[in-house]
Amino acid sequence: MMKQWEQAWLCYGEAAAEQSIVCQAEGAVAASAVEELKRSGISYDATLTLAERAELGEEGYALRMEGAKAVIEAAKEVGLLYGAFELIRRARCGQLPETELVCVPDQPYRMLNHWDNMDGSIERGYSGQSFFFEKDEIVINERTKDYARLAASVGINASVINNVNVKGPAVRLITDDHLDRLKEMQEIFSAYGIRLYISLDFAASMDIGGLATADPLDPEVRDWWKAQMNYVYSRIPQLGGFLVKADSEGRPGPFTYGRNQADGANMLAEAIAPHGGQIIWRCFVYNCQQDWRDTKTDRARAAFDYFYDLDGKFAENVLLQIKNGPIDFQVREPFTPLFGKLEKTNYLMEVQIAQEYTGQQIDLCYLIPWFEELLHTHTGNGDEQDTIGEILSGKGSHQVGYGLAAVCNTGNDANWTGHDLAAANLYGYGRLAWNHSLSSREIAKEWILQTFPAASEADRCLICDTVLELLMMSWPTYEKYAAPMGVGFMVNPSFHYGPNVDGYEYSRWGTYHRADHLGVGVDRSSASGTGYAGLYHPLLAQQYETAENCPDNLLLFFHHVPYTHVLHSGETVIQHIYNTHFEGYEDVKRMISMWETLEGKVAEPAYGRVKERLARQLANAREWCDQVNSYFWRKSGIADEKNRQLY
Ligand code: GCV
Repeated sequence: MMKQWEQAWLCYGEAAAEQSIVCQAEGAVAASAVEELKRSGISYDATLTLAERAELGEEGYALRMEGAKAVIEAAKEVGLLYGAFELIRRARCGQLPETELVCVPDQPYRMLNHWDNMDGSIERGYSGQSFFFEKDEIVINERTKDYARLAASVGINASVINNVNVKGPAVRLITDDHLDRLKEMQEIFSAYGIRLYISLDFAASMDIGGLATADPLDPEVRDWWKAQMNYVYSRIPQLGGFLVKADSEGRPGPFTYGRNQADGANMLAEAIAPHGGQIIWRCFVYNCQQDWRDTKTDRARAAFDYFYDLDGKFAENVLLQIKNGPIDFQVREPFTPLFGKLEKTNYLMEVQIAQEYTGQQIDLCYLIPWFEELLHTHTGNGDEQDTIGEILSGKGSHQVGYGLAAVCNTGNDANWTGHDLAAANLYGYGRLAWNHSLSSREIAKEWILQTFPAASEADRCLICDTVLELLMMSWPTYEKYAAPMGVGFMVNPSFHYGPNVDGYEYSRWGTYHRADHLGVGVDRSSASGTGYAGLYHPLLAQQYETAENCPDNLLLFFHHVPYTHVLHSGETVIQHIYNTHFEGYEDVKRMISMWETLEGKVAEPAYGRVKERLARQLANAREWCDQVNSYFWRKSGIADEKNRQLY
């Protein structure tokens, strides 16, 4: 039996009886715009018109109010849809525009990556099973459409529905076994302006084609791919393309044949170029068989070392997908130095809204302030010192870039994201990808106003203020009680929830903190360490190269320092560890009290679900606090100045 689900922020009230919508455009996307306005519960009449206005580009829109009537203009149907969602959002937030609003997205690619497996499980999924797959088949039902509505409502225009670890039956997604269903899915997505992408098995020429090799320079392999892709596109002409994880964590790739990453990507790109498709090629390529005794090999360098020299060598329809940080979606990492360094290559920044390392949708961690900070970070590239956001939107001095991708946090739980408040990450990611100058605070406010209906104006204010504060304090809180000062990991191996300070310290994964009785942190300086700090543009490299100049919050990522090292804040490293961990735990207690003020005001079952997760978060924060603090007390022998309980 199909599970009932909620509508997240599209939980509209009663449709307005007298609303008149005039749409001067035909087509499935325009029909979606009209349908959305009709069901939205807003009482405004609307006229939706295609207009030749070059400034609106392919996806933009203009929205203006003429009394009780809204006028939406766009050059293409999809702009009308985005304009309709803007009108609904603004009406529900009480922020109708006074003058004409012209909106064009910053990033041409605004993607979601789902790590869903065909058996229905989701790798790093924390909100139930997949709604795309079940028992090795593709699932299409009303929820498929609701997913597309949710995604389009925040501007998402591309979605990869299967896990980048393409194994077992997923290898055959590009065969006749599944093309009919995929076509059906693409049609549903298309009505919401979304292009479907599939994760691809690099060795499909062997696994499906029966060839003896997947060597990207082998003519037979190339021909096999061309024929296969011609067939796939003959069946699904609107398919966006393919995402590829190659030479990473056991996945096949060009390295097996002595070829480089560009050889691999370009072979696939050539096969789909005639169909207008794109290859999204991940840069998450590293040696996951490292010896922990080896202090010179540095996983953080891997993406740079494998890809920097290939700048300019990728085909036009290849976009590299680069994780925001050089390790793996930690609560704090520096940005990957390829941003701002690649100058002749198209790329996306990959972030993770599935909270693999940030509380797994048990702990509250609103990640949009983190992404906002990343997008506003200067890379040191060019006279203007381009920020990552500017580069990704093609405004940087070298005009590369083109978008964002997020590992998604949805599943078939009734509320989509397990933790009700984790839906703010999905909403916020889309909004930020559309317009990176929006603030995480504004975005949170919009989301709250649309998500929680209130019985009175006073309740509406209370809910808004309280949830806003909760969201905004949640990432700093998580950072306080997790691994300190950018050093990362310290999580339980494999499932990555909860503390285990030495969990990865003597493993093959390349994620170490190098703590001993004198100090902690990884020496990534050029003078005495792995040289990673020197990969940045000089302005940033100067900061990161020495412990004295390095920002406190990244100190242990870049340097191994004594516990007595004094931070810019004036605290010693050890006292900072103690203080932040105790504070993080206290913050969660405060978060619980804050949520409890909303009892009876936020409707069930959401109120109870959040309360239950906050209680689990408190237990987790206690564990982190006690384990991390006791570990460093035992290692260092230095007492807490405030004499709090350590074990
Ligand atoms: C899909 C991390 C995760 C893996 C994930 C991988 C990736 O290592 O733990 O589950 O695999 O990143 O991004 O490919």
